[in-house]
Amino acid sequence: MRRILNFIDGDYRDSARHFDDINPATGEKVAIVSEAGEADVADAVAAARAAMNGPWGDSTVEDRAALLHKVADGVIARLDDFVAAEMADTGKPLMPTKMGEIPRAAEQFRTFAEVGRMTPLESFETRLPDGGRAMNVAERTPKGVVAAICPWNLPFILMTWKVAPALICGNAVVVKPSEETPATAALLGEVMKAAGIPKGVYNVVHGFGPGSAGAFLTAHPDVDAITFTGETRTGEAIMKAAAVGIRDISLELGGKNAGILFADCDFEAAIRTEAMAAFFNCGQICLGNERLYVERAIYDRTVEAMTKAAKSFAPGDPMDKATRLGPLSSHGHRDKVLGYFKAARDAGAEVHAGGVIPDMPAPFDGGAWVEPTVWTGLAQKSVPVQEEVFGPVTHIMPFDDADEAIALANDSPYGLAGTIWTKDMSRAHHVASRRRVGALWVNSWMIRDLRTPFGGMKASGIGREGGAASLHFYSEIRNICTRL
Ligand code: NAD
Ligand code: 6OD
Repeated sequence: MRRILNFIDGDYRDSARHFDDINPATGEKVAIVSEAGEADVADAVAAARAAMNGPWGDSTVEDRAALLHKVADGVIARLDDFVAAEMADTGKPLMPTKMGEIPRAAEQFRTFAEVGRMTPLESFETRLPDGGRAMNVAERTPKGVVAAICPWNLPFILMTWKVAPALICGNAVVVKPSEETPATAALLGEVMKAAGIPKGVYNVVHGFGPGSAGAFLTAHPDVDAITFTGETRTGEAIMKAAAVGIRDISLELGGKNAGILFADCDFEAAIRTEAMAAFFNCGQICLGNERLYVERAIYDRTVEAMTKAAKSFAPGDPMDKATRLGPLSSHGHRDKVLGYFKAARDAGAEVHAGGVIPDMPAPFDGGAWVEPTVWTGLAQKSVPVQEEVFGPVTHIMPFDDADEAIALANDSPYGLAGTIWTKDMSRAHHVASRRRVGALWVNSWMIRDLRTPFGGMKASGIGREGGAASLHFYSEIRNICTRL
């Protein structure tokens, strides 16, 4: 059986305890994972600190950028290995993994290498009362040892999205991948080593949250900053851990995103895109929409078209190039999603598509599959309309004017993302600027330029990452004022 080990101080390391890695497409065990104990985590943090105190701490941004380009090359050279590792952990379909997720993760090393190299800092000349002058120059320095706690939905993308900017800013990292998806973070250790990243700069510890590697890492007093992507409730626990010792924190949390469709929109494009926003990655994408508010004139048409689209996202063999829908990430997560399916039925939802487990042939009959699901008729305040399902689900509700649509879409504890569909750009802008979310797409979804800031309002998080916003989080800015 394949083994997935911790990566500490430039070498792979087993530990005393282990857990199983399950492929959710089949329910089969695919690997045995080393669970880092408290001492392993302490060793990883110590290795990161030692790296910061060594030549890495004095490296230039140009040196680091050159290394990050080599890491990107190394990931692409081993594309098939990364694709196989990610698919075995998640059950994701082949094509989006091979053509999208892994190459995009590699690209992040290139993008952040260039963002780091090219982003200037401000300098100001100050005129003094005595006629003299002073020059203020801002300087970027690393935060130090960064803990990166990662989720399972886009494991390699969301992990490298933290690691690449952390490294270009000169930090050393200790990554705790999700217990559901440990493989690509571990494999990246081989690429880091081959690229010449010094030992201790990139470390990986495997395990769970409370009482395991996640909690050991966030509680470690020598961690300078914590970057977390995952559920809002976990974010609260991590924020408490970060409070001890006043460590910096970045939180990318849950969402309950909404799309707004006006009657004048390009209907075909809206439905095609909103179906992706609801069902892509089996709905396990933080930026996906689980609510659709539709101007009454096109409501019936929208329900019919989204139902047809849901049925076209048929689950299938992940290795088949035509498959668009994989399983949920685990049986535990499926239990949660099935709980919302039941809650929706109990609350009186009309189920137009899905809401059930599909019949899958062997070997997929043991997998964590659900059918893409379309609901109508739920109350705005009902649990399935308010809480994040994180599955392939959309609830469609009519509205009569823009103010009502904005109020309904904003009626959520979350504030991550949303979409607006209309040909009236003035209205699009008016609605966008009144939405309480961090990312809005007009007549589109998921156009993600890595240079743009990304993050949520309200319960969806604290801080922004992406482009220069990542540089702000992963570095300390020091102002040096010199009297000339
Ligand atoms: P999760 O919160 O269950 O777990 C995320 C990570 O935190 C895992 O590595 C887990 O082991 C670790 N963890 C759990 N408890 C911990 C603790 N007490 N201390 C330290 N570490 C702990 O999230 P998930 O289920 O892996 O991911 C799905 C969630 O992530 C969804 O809510 C989704 O919306 C959110 N998400 C948000 C974004 C974003 O950018 N806003 C992106 C992707 C996913
Ligand atoms: O691909 C991206 O740019 C990105 N940040 C995706 C985030 C998805 C959240 O699940």
